Amino acid sequence: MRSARTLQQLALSVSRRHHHHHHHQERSAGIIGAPFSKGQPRGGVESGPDLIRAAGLLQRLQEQGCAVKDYGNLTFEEVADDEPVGRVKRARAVGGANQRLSEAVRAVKKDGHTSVMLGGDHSLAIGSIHGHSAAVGELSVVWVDAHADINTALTSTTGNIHGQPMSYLLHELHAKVPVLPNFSWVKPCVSAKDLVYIGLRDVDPGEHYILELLGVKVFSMSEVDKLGVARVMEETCDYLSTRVKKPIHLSFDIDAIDPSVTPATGTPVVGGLTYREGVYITEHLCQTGLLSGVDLVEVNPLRGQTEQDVQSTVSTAVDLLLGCFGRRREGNHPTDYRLPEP
Ligand SMILES: [Mn+2]
Repeated sequence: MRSARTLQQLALSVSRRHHHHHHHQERSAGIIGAPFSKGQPRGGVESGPDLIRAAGLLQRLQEQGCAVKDYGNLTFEEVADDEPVGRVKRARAVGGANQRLSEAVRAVKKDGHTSVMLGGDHSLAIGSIHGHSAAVGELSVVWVDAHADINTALTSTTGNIHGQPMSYLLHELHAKVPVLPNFSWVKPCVSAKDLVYIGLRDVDPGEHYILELLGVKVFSMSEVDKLGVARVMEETCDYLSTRVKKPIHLSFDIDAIDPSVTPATGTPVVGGLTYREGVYITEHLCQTGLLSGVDLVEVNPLRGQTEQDVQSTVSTAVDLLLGCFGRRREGNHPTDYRLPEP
């Protein structure tokens, strides 16, 4: 009896595992490199895509049973006379680059992949989310970042567009955002109720006002401390699925993670997510089965003090992406794994 039951349990667990792997096989990543840095003033962030690839992203995704297509790096036109518009810097370059990226992400989605946009600075979320939405319709957006990146062109004190991308994407802010040169193609495509922030700890007064005004769901580092990351993710997914379950776009700024782990980034802020909290976020979103597009941005090797700083930042970026595609910390094995016979 006992042995029969054990066999039954074994059969059950084998079939569950099979099912799980079948699910894994359906995943496929369509990778787009966006070596672009003009949404902020620091050079170096354009090396992000190649560094993340060089750290073995594609091979490791394949090893965990994920189909991968690399669409290569986008190229961006130089823009002459890109003078500030009001306070906003390099609007023409940012607008043009994002238009190109939007088309590229749309094509990746039409090919049936989960899009993976490797930045580059966070201004690229404009094109990535716009293109994702153009292909699949309404999205839920999970924005993991130290910053809210929701300044309008008029509330921004720096004029750097990497601190503004959400303002161009939200329906609710449309009337508050001036049309910049090379931005006329951008149509708002995200509703405030479909946006969740995780990891905030450096929010400008204008941004804080906007978040309250629009009633945006925010899990700042205070909530992560108070609730723990597991509860934060549970509440995030409950909140986003109270109405219709929409495809999820994860926009992950590496500066969400604590600078002790990911120091090679343009605007580090102390008191961030641990490595484990970051990975947990990606694992949880992967398990929803709704993750449809991912950005990994703001890895900047020139901002690391040492080679170790850069390595730690890049390898964390890779691990976050692996978590998005089914890597489990308990261990993994290929679908076709067979035990060697004696
Ligand atoms: Mn950001």
